[in-house]
Amino acid sequence: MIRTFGQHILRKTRTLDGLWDFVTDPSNLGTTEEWYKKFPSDSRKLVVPSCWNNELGLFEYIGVAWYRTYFDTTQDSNIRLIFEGILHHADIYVDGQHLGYHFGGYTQFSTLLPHLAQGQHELIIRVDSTLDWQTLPTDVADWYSYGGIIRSVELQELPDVYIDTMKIDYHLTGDQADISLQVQVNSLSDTDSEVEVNASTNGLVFPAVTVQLLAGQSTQLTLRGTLANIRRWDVGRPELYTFTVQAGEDDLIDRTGFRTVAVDNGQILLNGNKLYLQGVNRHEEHPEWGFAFPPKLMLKDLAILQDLGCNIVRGSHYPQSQFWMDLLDEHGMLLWSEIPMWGCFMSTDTLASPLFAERGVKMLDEMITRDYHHPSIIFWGAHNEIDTRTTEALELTKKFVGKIRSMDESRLVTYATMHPVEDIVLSYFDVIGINKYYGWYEGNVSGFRDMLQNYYRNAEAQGAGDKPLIMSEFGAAGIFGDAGWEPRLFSEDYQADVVQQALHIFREDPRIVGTLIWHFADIRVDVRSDRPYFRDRARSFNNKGLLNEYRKPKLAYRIVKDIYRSKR
Ligand code: ADA
Repeated sequence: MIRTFGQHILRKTRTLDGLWDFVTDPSNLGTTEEWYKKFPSDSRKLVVPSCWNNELGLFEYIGVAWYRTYFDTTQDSNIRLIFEGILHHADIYVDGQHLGYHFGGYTQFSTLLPHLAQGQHELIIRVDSTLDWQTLPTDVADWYSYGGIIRSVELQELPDVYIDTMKIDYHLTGDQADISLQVQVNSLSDTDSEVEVNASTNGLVFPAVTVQLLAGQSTQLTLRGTLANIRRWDVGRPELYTFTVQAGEDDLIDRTGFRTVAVDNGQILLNGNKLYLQGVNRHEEHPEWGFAFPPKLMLKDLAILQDLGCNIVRGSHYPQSQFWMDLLDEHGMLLWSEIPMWGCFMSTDTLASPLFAERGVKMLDEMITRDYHHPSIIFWGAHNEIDTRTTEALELTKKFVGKIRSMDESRLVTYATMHPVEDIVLSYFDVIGINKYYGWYEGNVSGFRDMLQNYYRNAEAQGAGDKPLIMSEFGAAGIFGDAGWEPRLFSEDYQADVVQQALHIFREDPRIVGTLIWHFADIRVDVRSDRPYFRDRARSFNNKGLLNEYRKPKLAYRIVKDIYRSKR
């Protein structure tokens, strides 16, 4: 996997990234003609990871495609294949056998192949990028849903007894951390075994535990220890602790940072101190790479965020790559992480669909499991702009928020509402995000003032008057390079004006604790001639970026930088 640090010293891992065989299957013949047994000979090559919609002839291709690569095993070995991200439906075949199906492009999944014979093995993946009314996202969302294997594929060789997971929890009292490490150890052996489990972190060795494992079974154990004089992770102070667990011949390394997050009397507290959040929404997308965003550019995006004066970024609108979160951890930048639930045009049928809810809950599960240790993540986002005036939204909110809280009590739960004045789900969340576009979709920028007063009334009525409020989206489109003498719609000047006025209104309002501008950089949008959506998206881009898609700053960038860097 692409991380900024190694996760194993003992366990053998290798990447399967590189050139794979690739063929599109617009008529969906591949399953009936068993392409997973006899791959078509007229396939072409494609780099993994990448998005096929960045290749010639496939710019607008939505549908099925097949990928093939090979890997060698030198001896009878246990192989785990980890797929970091495949958009959106993936069927995995090894040596002609169907091993599993996964839906959801932004979270990782894996396949286990115990006791694989020595030799060369064929890995084939059927990828289907088709979305519909019951998928997350649905087939209507304001970004381009590229298809492909968008993140790395890794092969791991597991010993017969291996560490499946490690979960780090802690309780802080002053500068002391009481830590518990939950470790799951699995056996693939056909005989019973005994294994010693050791763990350590900076300055602390946990007392070793010996576990007895029955053949083919798994066991969970908890190691506890106390660390004194800890240095807390904070904004701009990225103190990180690396944890290493070893069980017999296997190991697993992960990292976290110690900090507390809470809300109190309308404020968000990090390590007990009030936070004022300044940030942007960011899609992990680039016109040349789509969602297969290269590490080098992530580092540059982060440098730009820092230059802008941000202390938070919203991972709109899906779980972002782990490399990005590692960087945020390492630079003391906060993150709002969410699942791809984009509801602006979503029907109540979708909100009420059991399949949709099941998929959402699974995505939340995969996101939180994968990203639990990142200290940068302050919020889990449950949904964006669904119709929160309806009972369907209310029921779904209960499910999603319940799921999040059952997995993680150490972070705040939030969402973005586009119906702040009539919203009926406010009380379920710790922090409220409002998305509103005065100066763009609705009236003048001054409209924010009335909207906010009406929102406060609604919040009081819902018993949510003391919840911290973030302006989670606002902005206007500005086409890069389009400047004039007057601030005309779509010009850089107009966009800069809207954002500047809005920020002044928000910064004067003591009940608002943060602003997230829509958005960091322009993104490609799914504009089709036969559909009514997003027809105002010039160039087929959402042009509300402070930067254009190649990360060139617009006027609004410089204005925001001045504001974000000035005292409120
Ligand atoms: C919404 C949505 C964004 C984007 C924005 C816009 O708030 O959450 O993804 O579509 O509007 O540009 O209209």
